[in-house]
Amino acid sequence: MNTAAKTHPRILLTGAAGGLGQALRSRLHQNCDVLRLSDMVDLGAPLANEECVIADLAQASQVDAAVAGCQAIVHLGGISVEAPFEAIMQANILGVYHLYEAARRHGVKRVIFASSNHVVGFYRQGETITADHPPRPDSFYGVSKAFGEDLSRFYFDRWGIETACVRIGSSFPEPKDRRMLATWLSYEDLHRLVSACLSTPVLGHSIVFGMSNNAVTWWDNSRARHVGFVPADTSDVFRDAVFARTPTPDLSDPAALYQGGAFVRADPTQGKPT
Ligand code: NAI
Ligand code: 15L
Repeated sequence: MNTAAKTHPRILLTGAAGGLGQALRSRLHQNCDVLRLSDMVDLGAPLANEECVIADLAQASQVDAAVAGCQAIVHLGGISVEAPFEAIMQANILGVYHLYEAARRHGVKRVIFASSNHVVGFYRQGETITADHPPRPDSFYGVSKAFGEDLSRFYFDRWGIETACVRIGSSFPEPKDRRMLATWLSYEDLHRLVSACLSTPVLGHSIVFGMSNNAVTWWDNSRARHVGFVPADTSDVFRDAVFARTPTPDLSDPAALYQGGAFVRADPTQGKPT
């Protein structure tokens, strides 16, 4: 089922050169007349109905120029794994502040913020949590996403800018391990979720867990029913193959106990934890 509708003349997609940026680049045309792509690295030549703006999120004037003329923002840009705090601070903390300041200045009223399950990564895998559970970040990266959620709450309460904080689980072509059977979000469901957030009449400030219709889940999206997200995919079809190629989890490893997986013991100097 195609649930996308054109909701805004011009949408800004930050982080457009990344994994999810590329996945949404080919899909978000359904939601707007012009898709403006932004990243700090090369985006290739713009296709029909695309605009490309190179902008470093840490530079306020560059972010301002990327936002000008847009009516909605899908904010994927930033560091997407654990990293030293100074780097996270520039791209994710200063970056999200620059984005909301630009949104305020240019009258943008709706933002879809790519938050992360690592805001709550220190809950146990056996627990079911809702958006009302307090954050328990598992990394500097998770802390930066918690900051983005709080900052967007402030810009909603103070300036009326609506935001969906989408706590994305694991959005890849397929689940890579047993943990991702619970956290997986297909690219099509990611687009369905973003489309729902763009089109729901009243979004307010909402926290939504970004997951497909997986049989095993730790997240309860009942606080976000007003968004109208109905996932159509499931990790269940990959279950047997994932079990066959991965070892039985070692329950003395914190990565097997906590929702954040290997992020809970990540070394910030080493990038993506394994
Ligand atoms: P990615 O690392 O592939 O893409 C991030 C993009 O942001 C890159 O193209 C990078 O060049 C850009 N970027 C980094 N620093 C920047 C800066 N200072 N200024 C401008 N652009 C900058 O990450 P991916 O997987 O595409 O994720 C997209 C977003 O979704 C990220 O915010 C990530 O934290 C979030 N997310 C992704 C999940 C996943 O499973 N893929 C899970 C949870 C959250
Ligand atoms: C994230 O937040 C990361 O951006 C992504 O690379 C995955 O590691 C994902 O979480 C996950 O938890 O699987």
